[in-house]
Amino acid sequence: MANSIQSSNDRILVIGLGLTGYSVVKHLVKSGMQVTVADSRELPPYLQQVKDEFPNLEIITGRIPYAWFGRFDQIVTSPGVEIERQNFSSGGALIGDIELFVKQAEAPIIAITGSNGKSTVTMLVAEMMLAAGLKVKTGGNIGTPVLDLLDQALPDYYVPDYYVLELSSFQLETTYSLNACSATVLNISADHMDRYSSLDDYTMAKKRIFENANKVVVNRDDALTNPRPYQNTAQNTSIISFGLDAPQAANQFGVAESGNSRSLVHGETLLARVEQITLQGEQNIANILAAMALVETAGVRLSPVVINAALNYGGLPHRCEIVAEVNGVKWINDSKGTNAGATIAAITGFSQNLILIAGGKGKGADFSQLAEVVKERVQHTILFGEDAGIIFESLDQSVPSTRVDLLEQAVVYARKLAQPGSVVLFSPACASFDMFDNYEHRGNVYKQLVWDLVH
Ligand code: UMA
Ligand code: ADP
Repeated sequence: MANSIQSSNDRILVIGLGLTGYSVVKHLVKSGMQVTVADSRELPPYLQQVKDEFPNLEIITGRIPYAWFGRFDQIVTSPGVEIERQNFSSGGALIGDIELFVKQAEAPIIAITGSNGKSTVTMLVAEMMLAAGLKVKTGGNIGTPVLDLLDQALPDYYVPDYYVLELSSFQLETTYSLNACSATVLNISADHMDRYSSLDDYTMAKKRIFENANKVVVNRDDALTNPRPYQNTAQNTSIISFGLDAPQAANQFGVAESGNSRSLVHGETLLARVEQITLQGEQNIANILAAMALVETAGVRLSPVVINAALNYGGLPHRCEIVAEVNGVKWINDSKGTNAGATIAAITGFSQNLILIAGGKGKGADFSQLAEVVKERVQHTILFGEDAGIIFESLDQSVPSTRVDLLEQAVVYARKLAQPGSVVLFSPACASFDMFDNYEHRGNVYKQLVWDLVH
């Protein structure tokens, strides 16, 4: 089995009938391919839609028939599906939607991965590119399956100057030919430990983004983001760094301090003052520097209008989003804080009088680092969801913690505890799938609960 589709006679098995599987089916059927779809769920999300649109398609739900794999010339799998390599009798490669996409991409790709900050940096890069007068298309893990970027209907259709792609470790596992014009791993902290055997295993999946990349952007504050000793960057790949310290070379992005003032700089060139940044928190200074480095390495000049686009960017919902400020209490929605690293960054950003609401599906994580930060900075922790007990056990008993069953109870309890000057931070450090459809659903439920309670 090859890692590309060879001819229209190839028989293709698409695994997964979620957002990705549906986009793959549409794309392949439109290209005249013979497609079968399998999903281990009895009622996958796009089942009815696919049945309606493609009545002749073979669809298998329930147990995935690994024994049949040999019947197919190519298997295209979805990112949420973990396939044991031993299920491949032929020993061939699996591909994902990103691999299909790159074979047909019409413009250079700026590729972004990392444990946290991916969506924010993806949006920052896109905003800066648009401000430069360029046409961009944005997709991947951020929510728009990449093949939908190719198949957008007229009259919305345009050939982009760049694609800006957010890629997860799951998507990178089945991508072989990315060849990005500029690629970054923003940072590494443990996530998805229910799927990877070690942090090293997870990091190596992320580093696949560097495969034949033309330029690479690394985080000076996180050695795990460096492609070395991973060798497969393109020949003569340049490595440009960003970090929260002062640059040591002309091509580095960083922060220079002078008296009480902090500035974003490229080498010795002043780009902006930190206080001009709309996004809050140190993590977002790093995100803006990373975005600037990606834009610059893609060959776009950091003109004042391009820099302003980054400074004025207000952020996506569910990332440290202010929901309400009533009676001196600030309510924050950070539902996208789906791992300990993200919640640590959020806590550090709102360092005073914090009441933390956390919990959900812990994905096998170790919460000991989170516990240290909670001990230093949080007044009270309220835990809910499937793995509330695991987090509770990890926390230092000197910080008061309360366990509740439902998010609603957590919000009510937080209001009881809150005093003028308190910040109630909802940053779960966990995935949402134990109780909600996804992090957006969870964040919207939280926001509604807060509005109902405080207004
Ligand atoms: N599933 C099964 N059986 C199957 C197929 C899927 O049980 O046969 C389950 C998976 O285990 C998973 C869920 O269904 O729990 C969804 O999996 P999927 O591969 O069908 O997901 P899609 O709907 O295609 O959405 C995927 C990404 N989801 C995942 O990687 C889990 C979306 O990222 C992404 O926006 C979308 O493709 C478009 O590219 C979401 C995500 O949670 C936001 N990503 C993880 C993260 O950010 O941490 C990696
Ligand atoms: P991702 O797409 O990687 O999940 P987002 O940009 O959606 O990242 O941000 C998710 C959460 O991660 C935010 O709510 C914030 O708490 C945290 N975060 C954002 N940027 C960083 C960063 N550079 N380092 C650590 N945590 C971050």
